Amino acid sequence: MVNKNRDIVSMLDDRFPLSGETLGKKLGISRVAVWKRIKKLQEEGYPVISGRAGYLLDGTAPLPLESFFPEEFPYPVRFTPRVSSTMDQARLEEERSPKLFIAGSQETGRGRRGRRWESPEGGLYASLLLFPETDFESAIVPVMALSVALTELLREEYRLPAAVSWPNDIMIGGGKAGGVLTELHGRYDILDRQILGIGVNVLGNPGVPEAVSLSTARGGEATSRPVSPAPLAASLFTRFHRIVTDLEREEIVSRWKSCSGTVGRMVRVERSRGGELAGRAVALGDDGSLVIRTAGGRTEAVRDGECRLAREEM
Ligand code: BT5
Repeated sequence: MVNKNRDIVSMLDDRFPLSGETLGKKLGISRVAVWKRIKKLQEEGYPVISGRAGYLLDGTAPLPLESFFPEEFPYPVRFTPRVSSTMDQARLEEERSPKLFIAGSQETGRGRRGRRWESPEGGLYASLLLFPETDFESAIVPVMALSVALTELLREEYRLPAAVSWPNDIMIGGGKAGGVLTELHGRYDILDRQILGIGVNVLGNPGVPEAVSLSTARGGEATSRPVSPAPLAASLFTRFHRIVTDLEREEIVSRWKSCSGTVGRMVRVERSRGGELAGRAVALGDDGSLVIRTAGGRTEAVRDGECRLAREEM
């Protein structure tokens, strides 16, 4: 799905130019065909310099976001430096095929229930548009898969102690590093369009007291990966795609449960349909609910709400 001309980029060097003839021989195409493909790459933002001695890569310029995604990545990637919200881009998309929208920053990034998501440059802001052909009840599965993908990625590749705070926060230590959100569109019981949104604080500080960014959380520790939005986006959505295609629903749910940082803690949940419930979080349900045991010994599952750690847990 991603740019087929990228094989040329991997052959180029930032010091020694390669002639069109040499490139053509390597690729089994004519010099004119090489020139056309280079022109296309330049138009798409690849920093290829054409000179008299041949083609060079400008090693100081950033590569376009797309170049971080593997060749076999299944969704087209649309990068926009600044947008209102990637959720709106996905919602307004007319073409009926899956697509990944990524922005460098957002003017009116949003969280759940009309809340704001601070989206300065340096973060990852993405919405994946899907046409799942399932029922509304199953829509929770890709949401879980995206939380799992981010949490496991941060744990395994960035060596950060990430966990999912129910229902949708990705926490590192006591700080919120990211959040997941979904919007569903459909009629009757058929889900037509699902938009998965994710925001991650990668570099810098979004200016929210409870927030933490990956670069701050990592401190001076070396990781196997650079902390920057583009490679993070590529690894995240590649993992996500592997999870949803390779795993059965039960396995995704079980991985999601293993990522939880809420079970075992004392919590206070404000239910979406009103009322508050306080007690110990004792389990997660397969439907994404949180099971709470109250001081009176009653056990109750909450499907939707806002969860805070109770004071003694902070
Ligand atoms: C979320 O909402 O955590 C889901 C956020 C999803 C954002 C992505 S970015 C790409 C896509 N396009 C969008 O417009 N949105 C999605 P919620 O659980 O409602 O959390 C919102 C709350 O988190 C706010 O009320 C603040 O308290 C806090 N907050 C806002 N910006 C933050 C940030 N950058 N980092 C950490 N916390 C933040």
